[in-house]
Parts: sequence; structure tokens; C-alpha cells
Amino acid sequence: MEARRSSAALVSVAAAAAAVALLLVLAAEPSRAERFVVGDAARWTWGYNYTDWVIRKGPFFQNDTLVFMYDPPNATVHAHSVYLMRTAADYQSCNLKAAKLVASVTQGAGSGFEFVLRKRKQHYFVCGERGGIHCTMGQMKFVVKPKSSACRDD
Ligand SMILES: [Cu+2]
Repeated sequence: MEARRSSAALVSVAAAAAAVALLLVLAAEPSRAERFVVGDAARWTWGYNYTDWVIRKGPFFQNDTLVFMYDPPNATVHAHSVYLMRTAADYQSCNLKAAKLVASVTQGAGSGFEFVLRKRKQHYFVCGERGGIHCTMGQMKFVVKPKSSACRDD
């Protein structure tokens, strides 16, 4: 009886040690950055509501990766691209004059174009095709501000 009780105690000590070890492993893990295909199955395309997608998928954290997938130009599909707007005003109005090209019309092919959210700033993503019409009429725009990776479990 005494032996059984002590072995039960040993088992619970071992379980506690295992739990502590697991916590240490989780805490020490350097990066648990996630990878998101923008638009999921819809990918990067005309008419999808990316603002709604961001709300459903967020929050995003530093070093998470956004993957933009879209076909290169061909006879049957719209060409797309990825630009970053410099200001909220440019983003709102889809004014591409000062926008920075991030991925060309061909870079979304295959496994897609990967953008790592390294900076904790507002990222104003838009499609730059047709002089901003994909941004205005096509809703191909969204804003992401990644949170500190230290906050991932908060
Ligand atoms: Cu487009």
C-alpha cells in the first residue's frame, strides 16, 4: 500500500516536471510566426472583401508572412499586383502616385509572393492595376498593423 502511494506520488511529480518542461519549451521557442494566404481560397482577386478577411484572420503579429497568390497576365484573367501606399489618405482614395511596387503582375504566380510583416506600422496594401480601379471598384485593398510578437499569447 505504502509502495503504491509513493509510486503514485512519483507519477504526479513526473507529470508536473513534464508540464514545466513543456512550458519552458514553449517560452523558449524563438518564433511562432504564422503564414497567411491573402484571401484564402479566393487568393488575390477582384471583388473579394479583404478588409473583412483581415478582421476575420487578425490579429497579425510581427514576422507573420502574407502570401499573395495571383495568376500572371493571360487572355482570361485580370492582371494583379501588390503596392504599398505611403499614407492613409492615398489608401482611402486609391491614389497610386506615391505608391511603392511590392510585387509585379508576374510575382504572384506559383507558390505566390511572400511579404513578411517585419515592422510594427500600418501597411496599406492595394492592387495597382488599371490606374487604381482594382483598388476602388475591385476592393483589392486592406490595412494591417502587426502587433509585437511578444504579445502573441495575450
Ligand atoms: Cu488587381
